[in-house]
Amino acid sequence: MAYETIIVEIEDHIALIKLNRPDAMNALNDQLLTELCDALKSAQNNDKVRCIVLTGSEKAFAAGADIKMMSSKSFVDVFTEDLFTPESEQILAVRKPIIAAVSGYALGGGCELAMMCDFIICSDTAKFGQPEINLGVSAGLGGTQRLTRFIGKSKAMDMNLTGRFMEADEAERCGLVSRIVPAKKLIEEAMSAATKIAEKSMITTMAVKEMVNRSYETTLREGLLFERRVFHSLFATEDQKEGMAAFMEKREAQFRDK
Ligand code: DAK
Repeated sequence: MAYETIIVEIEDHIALIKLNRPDAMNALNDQLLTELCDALKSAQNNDKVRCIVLTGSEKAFAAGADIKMMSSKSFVDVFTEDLFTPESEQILAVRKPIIAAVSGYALGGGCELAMMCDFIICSDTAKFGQPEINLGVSAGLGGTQRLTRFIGKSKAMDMNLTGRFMEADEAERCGLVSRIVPAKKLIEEAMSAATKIAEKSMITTMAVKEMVNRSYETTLREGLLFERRVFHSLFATEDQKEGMAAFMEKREAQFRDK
């Protein structure tokens, strides 16, 4: 598929996917989400890719769903076409890790897209928000659910009810992002984190992604049991033997994803 609204570069085992609708602050429309899902699926199926970085521009990661596309839709339209549901399910089905590298605005569906990634590294210029209430609607892709689990009820209510933007410092303080870096270094830092991940065993990496995500879906007791059983099962891999042998032999592990 030839892309018009995203740019994909694959380098050193990392797929860097850049949202590219500069005239619309990377607002999410059908075309962009279709292209993004296609690129993510290709990255998942490409053995050379071991980690994915999703980013936007310096000014905007994404300023939300495309308001111009949505404005004339009726209840029957959005209900029948189940706007964005298949795409969000495809994004969540990606088993390789995805880092969101956020600079500038991550609003509405843009903030929700970043939260669908595995973790967020942001620049000191990042601004997060769920301002849908200003448009007479609510968040629809996790802004009242994932955000609440990530940052707690009080802040999630504040964000969703007032529609205010949260700066990078506050986002880091409340656990929405894992780290803040200078804007000019955002891609370099995200690629460096992705490179570290790419050096690990892919089997373990995918298992860990599944384990952490399970904690949002289940009780603590069931989650701990799932974690323990996956931990046990990793002893069936050659990579476990290699990782532990390398430690004892004081050398770097050479994982073979087996
Ligand atoms: N949609 C369409 N165009 C947008 C846009 C958006 N979300 N955000 C910005 N743009 C466009 C502007 O219209 C403008 O285009 P022109 O007028 O030049 O043609 C261009 O980008 C530059 O924007 P501004 O001139 O406004 O730039 P400023 O620097 O002054 O302001 C801003 C930047 C990001 C603060 C401002 O543009 C803004 O407030 N944008 C809207 C933010 C927003 O309300 N976002 C939430 C959108 S609603 C669903 C799941 C999810 C959703 C819906 C359904 N289902 C599962 C059913 C999600 C909904 C949303 O995200």
